[in-house]
Amino acid sequence: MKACFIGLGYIGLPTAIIAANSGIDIVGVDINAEVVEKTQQGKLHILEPGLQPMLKRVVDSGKLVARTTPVPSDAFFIVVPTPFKENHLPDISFVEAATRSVIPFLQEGNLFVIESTSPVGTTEAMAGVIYGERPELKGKIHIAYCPERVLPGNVIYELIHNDRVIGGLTDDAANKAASFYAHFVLGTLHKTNARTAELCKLVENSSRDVQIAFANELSLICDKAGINVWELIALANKHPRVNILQPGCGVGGHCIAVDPYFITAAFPQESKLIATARQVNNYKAEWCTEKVKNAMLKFELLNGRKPKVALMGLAFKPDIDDLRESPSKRIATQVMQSCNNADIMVVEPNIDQHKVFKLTDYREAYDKADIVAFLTAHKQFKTLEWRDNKIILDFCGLFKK
Ligand code: SAJ
Repeated sequence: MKACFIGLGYIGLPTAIIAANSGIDIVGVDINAEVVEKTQQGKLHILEPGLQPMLKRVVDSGKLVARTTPVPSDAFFIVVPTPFKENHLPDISFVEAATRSVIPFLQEGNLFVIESTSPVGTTEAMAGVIYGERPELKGKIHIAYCPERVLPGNVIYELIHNDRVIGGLTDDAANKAASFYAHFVLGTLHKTNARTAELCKLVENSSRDVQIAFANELSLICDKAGINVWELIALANKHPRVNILQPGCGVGGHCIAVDPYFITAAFPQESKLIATARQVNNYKAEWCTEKVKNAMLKFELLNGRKPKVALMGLAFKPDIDDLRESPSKRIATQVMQSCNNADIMVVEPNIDQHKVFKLTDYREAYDKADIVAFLTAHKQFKTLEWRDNKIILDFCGLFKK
């Protein structure tokens, strides 16, 4: 069995590696020549625990080959980003371009699967694109949608153990896709139609967004009421049927901060709660920015000099190097823009260099700063002790007490 994975990013590459590790011959395709070259050398271009040695092994054994163009295969998987355009409308142009890139290589009996998060109806639309160019393939290939649901940082375990939802355009397509995933997935494979699978993925992430928005809203209320939100949530969660998530400085990443818009764009009248949750989570980052700026002004008024400020963490969540849609990065950018002359140190222990931010070691920044804003709860920061001589803005609950 030979399969082509189009897109070697945070999901495509790990899935290609795990599939190759299960014995399937995998061709990993990416338009970025640097990513292809690095992968060919067995070097991981993303940060994901445990994956590096596995990549090396499958590349050395020839089970995974990286290229910039597809080759004829038994199965094709589209794993490319689906960002949003202005007005939060979904942009499926990468999915379409990736689909078009495999059309010349499709043969009778092939399996074609979209994994990219997509608005409802995308799989049917891509079938239309394929059959528009290759009408002779109509009814002769198997088209399905199978979203990924893995958590960055725990990808190997979750790719293997999570249940998966597989939506076929036909029952045959769902069965064929399920047989492919059965090579490396130990979780249950749930078969349905493509539209249900597409909405299922969007609903999973919207559900989490709404729940995080609830926690973030509580943090605003608690701030005004002078109540420790972390203690409040811990106590409320002692109720047997209450399970409130943790507030932070907003919601980031390429999934939860994006996918709900694919629902609100298509169903604006029906998705009021989902839209409001997005607003609450976006507002939380602005609120944090204002808190930092106010602390800086207050310090200057009291001390007659500008403060040294440490902004701790740029990644969108703990212990990863991913800055996509990161509220921490947004806060850092806005704080820096608003106070040109202030002495601001930016810290991101998971990244060596950044083209915009000059990065400082976390211990050095913590030692030197008058004001410390914890934006992302990286494990390194958990080793730091609370210091009474600093103004600490703990937006991510490092020092819950
Ligand atoms: N966050 C909070 N409070 C919490 C939990 C998370 O503020 O209690 C924030 C994080 O700091 C981060 C954002 O939410 O900024 C998203 O982080 P996450 O860990 O909740 O999720 P992602 O984006 O890393 O991965 C999600 C997962 N989806 C769900 O949990 C429903 C994952 O399973 C999906 O595969 C992934 O989206 C995806 O690719 O769609």
